[in-house]
Amino acid sequence: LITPDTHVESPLIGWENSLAVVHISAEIGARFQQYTAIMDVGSRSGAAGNGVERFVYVLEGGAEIEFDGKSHTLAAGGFAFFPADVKHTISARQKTKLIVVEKQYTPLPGFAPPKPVVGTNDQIEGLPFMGDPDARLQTLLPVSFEFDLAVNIFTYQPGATLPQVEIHVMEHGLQMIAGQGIYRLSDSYYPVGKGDVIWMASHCPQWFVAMGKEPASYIYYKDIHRDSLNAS
Ligand code: UGY
Ligand code: MN
Repeated sequence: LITPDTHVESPLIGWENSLAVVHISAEIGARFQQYTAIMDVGSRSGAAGNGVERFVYVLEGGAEIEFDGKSHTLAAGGFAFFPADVKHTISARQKTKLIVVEKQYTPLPGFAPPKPVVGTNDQIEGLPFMGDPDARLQTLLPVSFEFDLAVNIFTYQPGATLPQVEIHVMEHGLQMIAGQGIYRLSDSYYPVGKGDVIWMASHCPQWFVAMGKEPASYIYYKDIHRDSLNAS
Protein backbone atom coordinates (compact mmCIF):
# COMPACT_ATOMS: atom_id res chain seq x y z
CA LEU A 1 0.00 0.00 0.00
CA ILE A 2 1.55 3.29 -1.14
CA THR A 3 -0.18 6.29 0.46
CA PRO A 4 0.03 9.84 -1.01
CA ASP A 5 2.06 11.19 1.95
CA THR A 6 4.97 8.99 0.78
CA HIS A 7 4.95 10.09 -2.87
CA VAL A 8 8.14 11.60 -4.26
CA GLU A 9 8.19 13.42 -7.60
CA SER A 10 11.02 13.07 -10.09
CA PRO A 11 11.50 14.28 -13.68
CA LEU A 12 9.59 12.12 -16.14
CA ILE A 13 12.42 11.00 -18.39
CA GLY A 14 11.74 11.61 -22.08
CA TRP A 15 8.68 13.83 -21.40
CA GLU A 16 8.66 17.63 -21.55
CA ASN A 17 7.56 19.72 -18.56
CA SER A 18 6.39 16.65 -16.69
CA LEU A 19 7.10 14.96 -13.37
CA ALA A 20 6.47 11.37 -12.32
CA VAL A 21 5.63 9.59 -9.14
CA VAL A 22 6.58 6.03 -9.98
CA HIS A 23 4.44 3.81 -7.77
CA ILE A 24 5.06 0.33 -9.15
CA SER A 25 7.98 -0.84 -11.27
CA ALA A 26 10.40 -3.69 -11.96
CA GLU A 27 12.39 -2.49 -8.94
CA ILE A 28 9.64 -3.67 -6.58
CA GLY A 29 9.33 -6.97 -8.48
CA ALA A 30 6.42 -6.10 -10.76
CA ARG A 31 6.11 -7.13 -14.41
CA PHE A 32 4.61 -3.73 -15.30
CA GLN A 33 5.04 -0.08 -14.42
CA GLN A 34 2.47 2.31 -12.96
CA TYR A 35 3.08 5.98 -12.37
CA THR A 36 1.33 9.30 -11.99
CA ALA A 37 2.37 11.68 -14.76
CA ILE A 38 2.11 15.27 -13.52
CA MET A 39 1.94 17.38 -16.67
CA ASP A 40 2.39 21.14 -16.56
CA VAL A 41 1.05 23.71 -19.04
CA GLY A 42 2.72 23.04 -22.41
CA SER A 43 3.88 19.53 -21.55
CA ARG A 44 4.28 16.61 -23.92
CA SER A 45 4.79 12.87 -23.53
CA GLY A 46 7.84 10.91 -24.59
CA ALA A 47 7.67 7.61 -26.44
CA ALA A 48 7.01 4.35 -24.61
CA GLY A 49 9.90 1.87 -24.86
CA ASN A 50 10.29 -0.63 -27.71
CA GLY A 51 7.53 -3.21 -27.53
CA VAL A 52 5.90 -1.41 -24.59
CA GLU A 53 2.16 -0.74 -24.54
CA ARG A 54 0.80 2.25 -22.64
CA PHE A 55 -2.56 2.95 -20.98
CA VAL A 56 -3.41 6.44 -19.67
CA TYR A 57 -6.35 7.64 -17.57
CA VAL A 58 -6.96 11.35 -16.91
CA LEU A 59 -7.33 11.91 -13.18
CA GLU A 60 -7.34 15.73 -13.24
CA GLY A 61 -7.14 18.39 -15.95
CA GLY A 62 -7.26 17.40 -19.59
CA ALA A 63 -5.01 16.21 -22.39
CA GLU A 64 -4.86 16.11 -26.17
CA ILE A 65 -3.75 12.84 -27.67
CA GLU A 66 -2.61 12.20 -31.21
CA PHE A 67 -2.03 8.96 -33.07
CA ASP A 68 -2.67 7.65 -36.60
CA GLY A 69 -2.98 11.29 -37.79
CA LYS A 70 -6.01 11.96 -35.56
CA SER A 71 -6.36 13.95 -32.37
CA HIS A 72 -8.74 13.52 -29.45
CA THR A 73 -9.37 15.59 -26.34
CA LEU A 74 -9.56 13.75 -23.05
CA ALA A 75 -11.10 15.35 -19.94
CA ALA A 76 -11.00 13.83 -16.45
CA GLY A 77 -12.29 10.26 -16.73
CA GLY A 78 -11.02 9.95 -20.30
CA PHE A 79 -8.60 7.18 -21.17
CA ALA A 80 -6.50 5.87 -24.04
CA PHE A 81 -4.62 2.69 -24.83
CA PHE A 82 -1.66 2.76 -27.19
CA PRO A 83 -0.51 -0.68 -28.35
CA ALA A 84 3.21 -1.36 -28.41
CA ASP A 85 5.12 0.67 -30.99
CA VAL A 86 2.11 2.82 -31.97
CA LYS A 87 3.51 6.33 -32.24
CA HIS A 88 1.50 8.82 -30.20
CA THR A 89 1.76 12.05 -28.26
CA ILE A 90 -0.08 13.23 -25.17
CA SER A 91 0.04 16.96 -24.53
CA ALA A 92 -1.52 19.21 -21.92
CA ARG A 93 -2.44 22.90 -22.04
CA GLN A 94 -3.39 22.88 -18.37
CA LYS A 95 -2.05 21.19 -15.27
CA THR A 96 -2.99 17.54 -15.67
CA LYS A 97 -2.54 14.30 -13.79
CA LEU A 98 -2.58 10.96 -15.55
CA ILE A 99 -2.46 7.44 -14.24
CA VAL A 100 -0.09 5.63 -16.61
CA VAL A 101 0.34 1.86 -16.90
CA GLU A 102 3.03 0.42 -19.17
CA LYS A 103 4.13 -3.11 -19.89
CA GLN A 104 6.02 -5.11 -22.45
CA TYR A 105 3.42 -6.56 -24.83
CA THR A 106 3.34 -10.36 -25.02
CA PRO A 107 2.02 -11.48 -28.44
CA LEU A 108 -0.21 -14.56 -28.68
CA PRO A 109 0.27 -16.84 -31.70
CA GLY A 110 -2.76 -16.70 -33.97
CA PHE A 111 -3.88 -13.27 -32.77
CA ALA A 112 -3.07 -9.87 -34.26
CA PRO A 113 -1.81 -7.15 -31.93
CA PRO A 114 -4.58 -5.04 -30.36
CA LYS A 115 -5.80 -1.73 -31.81
CA PRO A 116 -5.69 1.63 -30.00
CA VAL A 117 -8.66 2.44 -27.76
CA VAL A 118 -9.98 5.86 -26.70
CA GLY A 119 -12.93 6.37 -24.37
CA THR A 120 -14.36 7.92 -21.23
CA ASN A 121 -15.45 6.19 -18.05
CA ASP A 122 -19.04 7.48 -18.30
CA GLN A 123 -19.57 5.73 -21.68
CA ILE A 124 -18.94 2.36 -20.08
CA GLU A 125 -21.70 0.50 -18.31
CA GLY A 126 -20.95 -0.81 -14.84
CA LEU A 127 -22.10 -4.43 -14.66
CA PRO A 128 -23.00 -6.16 -11.39
CA PHE A 129 -19.98 -8.18 -10.25
CA MET A 130 -20.92 -11.83 -9.70
CA GLY A 131 -24.57 -10.81 -9.47
CA ASP A 132 -24.17 -7.98 -6.92
CA PRO A 133 -25.73 -4.71 -8.17
CA ASP A 134 -23.90 -2.83 -5.36
CA ALA A 135 -20.46 -3.84 -6.70
CA ARG A 136 -20.18 -2.75 -10.33
CA LEU A 137 -17.37 -3.36 -12.76
CA GLN A 138 -16.56 -1.19 -15.78
CA THR A 139 -14.23 -2.86 -18.25
CA LEU A 140 -12.35 -0.10 -20.08
CA LEU A 141 -10.64 -2.27 -22.71
CA PRO A 142 -12.13 -4.95 -24.98
CA VAL A 143 -11.98 -8.40 -23.40
CA SER A 144 -10.35 -10.34 -26.23
CA PHE A 145 -7.22 -12.43 -26.61
CA GLU A 146 -5.36 -9.73 -28.55
CA PHE A 147 -5.11 -7.85 -25.25
CA ASP A 148 -2.67 -9.07 -22.59
CA LEU A 149 -3.97 -6.59 -20.04
CA ALA A 150 -7.22 -5.34 -18.56
CA VAL A 151 -7.93 -2.00 -16.90
CA ASN A 152 -11.19 -1.87 -14.97
CA ILE A 153 -13.02 0.46 -12.59
CA PHE A 154 -14.75 -1.15 -9.63
CA THR A 155 -17.41 0.90 -7.80
CA TYR A 156 -18.90 -0.30 -4.52
CA GLN A 157 -21.82 1.11 -2.56
CA PRO A 158 -20.98 1.57 1.15
CA GLY A 159 -21.00 -1.86 2.78
CA ALA A 160 -20.54 -3.75 -0.50
CA THR A 161 -17.61 -6.16 -0.71
CA LEU A 162 -15.50 -8.11 -3.12
CA PRO A 163 -17.49 -11.35 -2.79
CA GLN A 164 -14.53 -13.59 -1.97
CA VAL A 165 -10.93 -13.35 -0.84
CA GLU A 166 -9.25 -13.69 -4.24
CA ILE A 167 -5.94 -15.41 -4.87
CA HIS A 168 -4.86 -15.42 -8.51
CA VAL A 169 -1.78 -15.53 -10.69
CA MET A 170 -2.54 -12.12 -12.22
CA GLU A 171 -0.91 -9.01 -10.72
CA HIS A 172 -2.74 -5.79 -9.94
CA GLY A 173 -1.78 -2.13 -9.87
CA LEU A 174 -4.64 -0.26 -8.23
CA GLN A 175 -5.46 3.35 -7.41
CA MET A 176 -8.38 4.48 -5.23
CA ILE A 177 -10.18 7.25 -7.15
CA ALA A 178 -13.15 7.87 -4.82
CA GLY A 179 -14.45 7.03 -1.38
CA GLN A 180 -12.88 4.78 1.19
CA GLY A 181 -12.84 1.27 2.55
CA ILE A 182 -10.71 -1.49 3.98
CA TYR A 183 -8.37 -3.51 1.78
CA ARG A 184 -7.23 -6.92 2.90
CA LEU A 185 -3.78 -7.81 1.52
CA SER A 186 -2.49 -11.21 2.67
CA ASP A 187 -3.37 -11.29 6.39
CA SER A 188 -3.44 -7.51 7.02
CA TYR A 189 -6.35 -5.09 6.77
CA TYR A 190 -5.65 -1.49 5.72
CA PRO A 191 -7.92 1.56 5.68
CA VAL A 192 -7.67 3.05 2.17
CA GLY A 193 -8.99 6.20 0.52
CA LYS A 194 -8.73 8.34 -2.59
CA GLY A 195 -5.16 8.62 -3.88
CA ASP A 196 -3.86 5.40 -2.33
CA VAL A 197 -2.07 3.00 -4.67
CA ILE A 198 -1.70 -0.75 -4.13
CA TRP A 199 0.57 -3.25 -5.83
CA MET A 200 -0.68 -6.82 -5.54
CA ALA A 201 1.88 -9.37 -6.63
CA SER A 202 0.76 -12.65 -8.20
CA HIS A 203 -1.10 -14.80 -5.67
CA CYS A 204 -1.52 -11.99 -3.10
CA PRO A 205 -4.72 -12.72 -1.12
CA GLN A 206 -7.03 -9.72 -1.61
CA TRP A 207 -10.45 -8.52 -0.48
CA PHE A 208 -12.23 -5.16 -0.14
CA VAL A 209 -15.17 -3.65 1.72
CA ALA A 210 -16.43 -0.11 0.98
CA MET A 211 -17.07 2.06 4.03
CA GLY A 212 -18.27 5.59 4.76
CA LYS A 213 -21.21 7.38 3.20
CA GLU A 214 -20.17 7.55 -0.44
CA PRO A 215 -19.46 4.90 -3.05
CA ALA A 216 -15.83 3.79 -3.24
CA SER A 217 -14.11 3.36 -6.62
CA TYR A 218 -10.78 2.07 -7.72
CA ILE A 219 -9.18 1.70 -11.13
CA TYR A 220 -6.93 -1.31 -11.55
CA TYR A 221 -4.64 -3.05 -13.98
CA LYS A 222 -4.51 -6.81 -14.42
CA ASP A 223 -2.44 -9.01 -16.75
CA ILE A 224 -4.68 -11.46 -18.60
CA HIS A 225 -4.85 -14.01 -21.42
CA ARG A 226 -1.26 -15.24 -21.30
CA ASP A 227 0.34 -18.39 -19.89
CA SER A 228 3.82 -17.95 -18.42
CA LEU A 229 4.75 -21.63 -18.92
CA ASN A 230 3.67 -21.72 -22.54
CA ALA A 231 4.70 -18.25 -23.66
CA SER A 232 4.98 -17.56 -27.38
O1 UGY B 1 -10.37 -8.54 -11.48
C1 UGY B 1 -10.01 -8.80 -10.34
O2 UGY B 1 -9.17 -9.69 -10.11
C2 UGY B 1 -10.62 -8.00 -9.19
N1 UGY B 1 -11.86 -8.63 -8.77
N2 UGY B 1 -9.69 -7.90 -8.07
C3 UGY B 1 -9.79 -6.93 -7.14
O3 UGY B 1 -10.72 -6.10 -7.19
N3 UGY B 1 -8.88 -6.92 -6.17
MN1 MN C 1 -8.13 -9.49 -8.20
